[in-house]
Amino acid sequence: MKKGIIPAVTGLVAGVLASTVFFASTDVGPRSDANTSSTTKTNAEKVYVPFGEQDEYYLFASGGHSGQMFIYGVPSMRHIRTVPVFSQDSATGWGWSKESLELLGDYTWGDLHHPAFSETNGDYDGKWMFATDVANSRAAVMDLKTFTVKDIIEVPNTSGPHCAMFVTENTEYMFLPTRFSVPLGSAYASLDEYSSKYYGVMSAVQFDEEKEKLSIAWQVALPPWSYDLSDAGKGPSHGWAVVTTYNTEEATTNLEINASQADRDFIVLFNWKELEKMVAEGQYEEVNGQKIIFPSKHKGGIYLVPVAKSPHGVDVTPDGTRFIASGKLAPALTVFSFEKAFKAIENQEFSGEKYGIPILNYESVMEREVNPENALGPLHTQFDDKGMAYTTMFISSEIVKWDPNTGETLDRVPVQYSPGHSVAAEGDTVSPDGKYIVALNKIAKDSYLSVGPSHPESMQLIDLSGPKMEVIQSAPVNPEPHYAQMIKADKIKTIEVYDKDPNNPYAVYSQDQTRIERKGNEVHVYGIAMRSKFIFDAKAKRPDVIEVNEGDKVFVHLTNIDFDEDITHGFAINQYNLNIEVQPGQTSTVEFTANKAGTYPLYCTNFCSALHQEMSGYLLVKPKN
Ligand code: K7E
Ligand code: CUA
Repeated sequence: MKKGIIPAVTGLVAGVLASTVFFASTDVGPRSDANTSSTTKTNAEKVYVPFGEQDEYYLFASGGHSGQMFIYGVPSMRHIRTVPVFSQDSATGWGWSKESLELLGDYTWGDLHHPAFSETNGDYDGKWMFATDVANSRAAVMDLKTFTVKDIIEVPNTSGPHCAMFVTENTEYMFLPTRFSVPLGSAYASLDEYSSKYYGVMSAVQFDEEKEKLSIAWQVALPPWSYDLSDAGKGPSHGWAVVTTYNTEEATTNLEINASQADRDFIVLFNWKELEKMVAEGQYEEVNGQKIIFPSKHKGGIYLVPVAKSPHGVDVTPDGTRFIASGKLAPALTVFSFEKAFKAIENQEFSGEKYGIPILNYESVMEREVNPENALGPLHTQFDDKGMAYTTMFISSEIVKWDPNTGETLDRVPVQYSPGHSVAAEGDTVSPDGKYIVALNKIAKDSYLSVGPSHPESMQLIDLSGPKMEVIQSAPVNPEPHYAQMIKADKIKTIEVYDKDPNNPYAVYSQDQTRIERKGNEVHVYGIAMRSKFIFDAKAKRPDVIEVNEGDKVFVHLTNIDFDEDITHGFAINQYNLNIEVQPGQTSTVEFTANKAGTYPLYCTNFCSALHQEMSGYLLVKPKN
């Protein structure tokens, strides 16, 4: 790649060329950061956050098949933290502590696609972050007071909830339709019986804020198609949700060719208020412990809208009046009207049905088809504060700004390269901020220092405040930011330390409560971590030593009694493949079987004080004989 098209240095080139061909000839070419007036900030100034000051927005980027969430600051685009969600992370002990293992179960990785904030009245409330795992059909919730995961559930009867998470206006539900169709409960069934035995399932997941628990309210057994993306209605479309489909051909092999035969696939319209009512009235069947609605029997809550083949994203406008489908294989976006859809349902303007689900007349619901010239591969759409739409074009590597009211193309900006999603500031709320949008690019090519044949993905920050979109910053990112959420930083209120928990039977807050208890071959250590030592039993000759017998089941309950912000301790046992962390005030447990006799140093893995190196001890495992 020529240096000249890296946005960060475009300014140097553009400064020279500003008055020439680039800007006279087209509005698609590289952007200039040359100032229009001497009071305008340069691009470097726009993204510079001096030491001691903080970013205006948090960006939560999905970590894809890393199973993690990446936290960035905007506009600096500095990576602040990686939070493990569905995958093990030894830096934080996620996947080693007993608490995290209870949530992760036997899975050690996940594929996190779409993060979503909890909402109140259609606005991000800064309390919770939700995410799903396409690989192992799980849903998770992260507490934004601590940036730690509080619950993970596996969703039965489904496989690959790619369409999620998209939350409703008051976090009533998160809908999880699946990418893959499987027989209910993943039972065996020949692929020759695909059409009769396989289902795509949409799960309505709820979150109990008090108990910090996720649960499945009900499910819908959909036709055996692939479901791709969804969004929840807002305002006038509150109570509704939309989902794209592909492979309505029901191909069972060679999908690359066979799933793209038909000219049309569908958008599924859900009336979730109606579905909720049906469940309350007992219109469902119980399968594998779940309440499942079968639309062929339980009618009236689901409709199909034809759309150009193999759509990918579908996005509801902030005012909730329209939903916009992106046709990844067609050069077109289709704008649909909720009002028209409601009328068509009322007047039964149907053109047929599939699996007992009525198909609405395309013309009755469609408002306009939009084809920005030469723009190819529309995937996902975001919005600004004026209701203007920004669509990522995967194939032509750009973001196109356009007016959903007229279909008119307003601006275009090239990004490097192949954007999947983009995310706008407060983008999924009823009132996006309109200040920034970040392109989540699949391919960075040579934008950054080489790390070998595989290159990082790239996130590019685009300034929306001027007359033209302008790329003003770029940051490498680990695979794979499918989607992200951008929230005003002051909406998130983190805690400084964990409060003492008098109800936690494993917590000890003073040295004289520390003890090692044996019950048969179970050993419970009630210990503390403090600058700069471990105390497992203050009364013992060597308080920082744990001595057990080979074969013992050992539980180390460790409380960090440094009630000081940022004083985190780690706890690792050499050669036992164990490491957990305890944040200030937190109690955490690690459980293991002492199946290797011998002498094993244990130590604090977080650099916590000048005497951090001294924060160590021993695990002594006495041989059986
Ligand atoms: Cu388009 Cu999983 Cu939202 Cu990737 S998905 S891009
Ligand atoms: Cu505690 Cu290092």
